Amino acid sequence: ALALAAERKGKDDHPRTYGKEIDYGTAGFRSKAEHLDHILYRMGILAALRSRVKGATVGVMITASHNPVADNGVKLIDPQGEMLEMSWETIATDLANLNDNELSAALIHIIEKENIDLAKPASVFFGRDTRPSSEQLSNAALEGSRVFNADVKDFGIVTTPMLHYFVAAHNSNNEYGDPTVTGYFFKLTTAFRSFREEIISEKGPESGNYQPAIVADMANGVGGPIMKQMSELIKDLLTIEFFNTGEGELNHESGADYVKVRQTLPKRVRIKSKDRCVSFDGDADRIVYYYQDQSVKFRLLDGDRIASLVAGYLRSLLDIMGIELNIGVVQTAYANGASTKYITEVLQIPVACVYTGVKHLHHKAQEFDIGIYFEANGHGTVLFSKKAKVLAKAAREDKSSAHYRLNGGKRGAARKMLTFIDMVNETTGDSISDLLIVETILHARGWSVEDWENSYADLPNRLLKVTVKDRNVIKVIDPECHISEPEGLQEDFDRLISMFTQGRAFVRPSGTEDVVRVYAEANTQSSADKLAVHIAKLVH
Ligand code: 16G
Ligand code: ZN
Repeated sequence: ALALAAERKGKDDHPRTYGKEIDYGTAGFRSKAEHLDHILYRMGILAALRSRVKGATVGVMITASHNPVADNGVKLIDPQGEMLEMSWETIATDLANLNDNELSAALIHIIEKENIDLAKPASVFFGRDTRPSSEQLSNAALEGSRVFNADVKDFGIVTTPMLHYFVAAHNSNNEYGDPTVTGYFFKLTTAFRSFREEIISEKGPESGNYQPAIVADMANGVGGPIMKQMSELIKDLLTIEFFNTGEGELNHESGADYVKVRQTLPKRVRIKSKDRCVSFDGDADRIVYYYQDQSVKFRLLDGDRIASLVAGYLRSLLDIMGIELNIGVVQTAYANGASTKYITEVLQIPVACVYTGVKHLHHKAQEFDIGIYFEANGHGTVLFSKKAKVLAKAAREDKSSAHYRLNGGKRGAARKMLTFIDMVNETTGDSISDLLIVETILHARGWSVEDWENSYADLPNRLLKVTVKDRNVIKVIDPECHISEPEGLQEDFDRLISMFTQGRAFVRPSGTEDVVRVYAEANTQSSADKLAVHIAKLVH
């Protein structure tokens, strides 16, 4: 009966008006906002079913991240704050692309196949970004969940990682934190404050070259209102000068993606040389750092830099704590070759390479006790195993004479590690949490942004996109992005690459745009550019 009621309501209020197939891709459904109403309604229904399958609260986030303002999207969040299990992506795609009169049969099929007891309660959390279309789409999803008798809670305008956090915190019976906006701010800023106070008590108020002030570009997205609230709570510790907080068009000439891809300052931002700057993306799950050097040259510190910074610092804490944990970094083929070399050779930390898309990185990072993952584009976080947390707690309590009252010693390092863990949003990449982490490490190290950059030199690189008739004729066969089809093309690439010093290049079909992406790096910028252009020609 529920399935029939859902079908009727769908036909009446949320009919499918867009003929083309849309896939649940790397980051959920994304499209022009006007194509999405029926999909949102159906995802609301699916979330109510998913919640019953898991016997826990799940989330529905309405956002299209760094895409233009006319786009929108939706993704489902599983109970521990992780992305929807992959087998359900297919279910979601099938459901999204049905005709209106096929809905009830499809729902009944899912209910039977997944053995879902509709008498059980269901609970769904909702969040959305600041797009003009988001509220209406969110309402469509809310209706879907209500038709299937779910308990719904609408958090309104929040960042994507906040909704991940709410879901995880609620399902942990608040052990992970309070599932509220206040609880989220409290968890992160309390950790940030106590870490800073600990360092100040060791070093005094000045910490080397570190200056407690940053410039922040919020991409005119959800980061604006949220970060302003957050920064009030730590304004005595960190001064933040805001730009693009909502007065202009979302993601337009600003934001992490713009800065990373164009390698340039966002528009409407006024800075002085050596100011430490950050950009968030539209839903605040990515962050990049940058500055302008003395010769007014733009210098980017992207996700690879953050991964190296975090890995190096946690490695040093582990060394002081003297405990054996397996620590690793997860990257994609887009990671700058110099960062991989630095992490493996200088930091002596293993690096795993996986396919693009946060879920792949997250999954791999779970194999480590301390798994640090960042995409070059600035999306990433750190995961800690139970064992890591237990051992750190034990080390903090270790009162054996050698360690007792030694501030810089084992117990101090363990305390820092635990405070650090509290500052991390382990559910997914989080601009706010990542910002606090980076600021904490720079402060602890006494580093300016230049000191940070000096740990290694990036290899020059170039990213291009190529429009082709069908991007899916390209078949990628491993995460290092070698291709198997069209036949012979990889051999052509290899021949070309071998002609460049420190050359590396790959192509892959985009999961979010109708293009093929080309990445190339080499020892000089002009070589990297040349290599990219030649590869692009071969693809064309
Ligand atoms: C999505 C992914 C991001 C990835 C990007 C690649 C999530 C939450 N986001 O935005 O991780 O880097 O796609 O886009 O998974 P592309 O396939 O168009 O290159
Ligand atoms: Zn995003």
